[in-house]
Amino acid sequence: MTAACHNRATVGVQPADHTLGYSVVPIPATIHVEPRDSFLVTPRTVVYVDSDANQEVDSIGAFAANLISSRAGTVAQHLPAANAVAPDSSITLRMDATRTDLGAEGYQLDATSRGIRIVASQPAGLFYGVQTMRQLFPPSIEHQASYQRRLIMPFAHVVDAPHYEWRGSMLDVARHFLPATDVKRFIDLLALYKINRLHLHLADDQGFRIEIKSWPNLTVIGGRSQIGGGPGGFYTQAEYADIVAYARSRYITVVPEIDMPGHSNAALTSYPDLRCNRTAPDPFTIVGGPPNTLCTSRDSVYQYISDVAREILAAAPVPYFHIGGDEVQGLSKADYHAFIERVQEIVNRLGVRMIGWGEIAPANISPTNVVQHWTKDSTFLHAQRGGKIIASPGPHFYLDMKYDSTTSLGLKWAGYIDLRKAYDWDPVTENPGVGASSILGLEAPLWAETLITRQDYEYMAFPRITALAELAWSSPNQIGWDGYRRRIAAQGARLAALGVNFARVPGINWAW
Ligand code: TNX
Repeated sequence: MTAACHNRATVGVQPADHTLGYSVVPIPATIHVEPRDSFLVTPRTVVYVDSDANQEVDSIGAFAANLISSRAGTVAQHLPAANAVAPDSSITLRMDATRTDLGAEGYQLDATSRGIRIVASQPAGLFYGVQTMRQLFPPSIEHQASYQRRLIMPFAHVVDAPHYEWRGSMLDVARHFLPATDVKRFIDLLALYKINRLHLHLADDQGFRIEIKSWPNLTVIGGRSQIGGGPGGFYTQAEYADIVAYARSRYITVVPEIDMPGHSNAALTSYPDLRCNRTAPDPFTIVGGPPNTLCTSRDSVYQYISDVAREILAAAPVPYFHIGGDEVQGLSKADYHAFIERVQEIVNRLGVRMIGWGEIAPANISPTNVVQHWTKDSTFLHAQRGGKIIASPGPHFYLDMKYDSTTSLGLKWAGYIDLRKAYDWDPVTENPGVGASSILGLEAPLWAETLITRQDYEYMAFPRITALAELAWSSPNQIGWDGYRRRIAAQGARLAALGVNFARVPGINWAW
């Protein structure tokens, strides 16, 4: 590449500069950088927010201030008056309600030698602008350093907004329990890549992970098992609410799932009356699923579902409730559909949208509810009735699949998923009968049959989850394996600085 090419270039087409790390993931809708000119953080650099900033904007300002500061607890300062110009060398975050062109999550970022300015019409956009700023600085910005680092970034002009509304990941805390501190760390990593949904798979055969006050045995008994026979665990409602609030502060909506009527063994061990023969099954502590289901003809089962959904949504209000609905054994189609329809009524009456895995689509599902595609299923039926789909195709997005035959963690029923397989596919053509306008967004689930420590989770999620982030956020015309492959290489040093146990997959020039 000639020197002239360096003058003004789009990040996607310029060579990665590992010293400065101009390698934003997901790639913004438009980004121009001028690598020969730069903004340098100095000891005088201050983060400013508008004089009339609200508390949310203050928090985003504090987030930005702590990134560039060498001391924890730094706060943003308010500009002295509306429309006041910030002093040179500062970073300004500004809400501008007239910038409706940016949408609810978009932002504009301008960096010059005099300072950085991020504008958005909503707080979420400012937060995402700060994440882009963060990625334009070198990886050393990720250190909690108590010394002055050389934080320098190129001149940049970015105008950006997401392609899909739903940019999700899922943690399976049922097969192995994951402590709240690890969930929060995962949330922090999702935020760096502008992911905005965290689906929590809270109950399955092997464990029930959230306290339900009106059905205490669900955690007293059902919370005490996991794969491999370990102690299990569960979140109290207060701990769960704290996770939801933490996620919210990173612009991530938590989506709680209680799987039913299959995948319910932990509930059946806790309350045998939920089972048709009223006898408690043994705790299930291996990989796979026993054929046990909730007794769908029994009224108390619907009382159970309604209490569980009501308590979870009361502990931390969110606009969705996921009912699972997958892999049911030993139930006729008619009984299964009747069950799903009755549960739909319960969930919708609580004022939230219901989500279920692809199997629910043939039931009479309202188009306001959502179907999550994962395997060859009938999701298209929901698209036909005008409903929205979340795309989580197993062969591309199941983060629990092994990278290749040498990966020791993970499963392989949906095939090996190397980084290219996770990235290089088209959500619009992947699922016949489900067109662009039916796709609410994308989600990459991380099932945890083989995952125990946070290092295990990180290894399977990173870097593949950044492929989800880019396919979900970036404009289709910006998406391309060659550009991503270059940019993800530079993310290696950032992930390493954050202590993430990411897979150093072959074929990428991981930069340190
Ligand atoms: C299928 S995806 C399942 C999960 C397993 C996963 C393992 C889905 C709706 N059901 O119960 O954990 O495969 O990859």
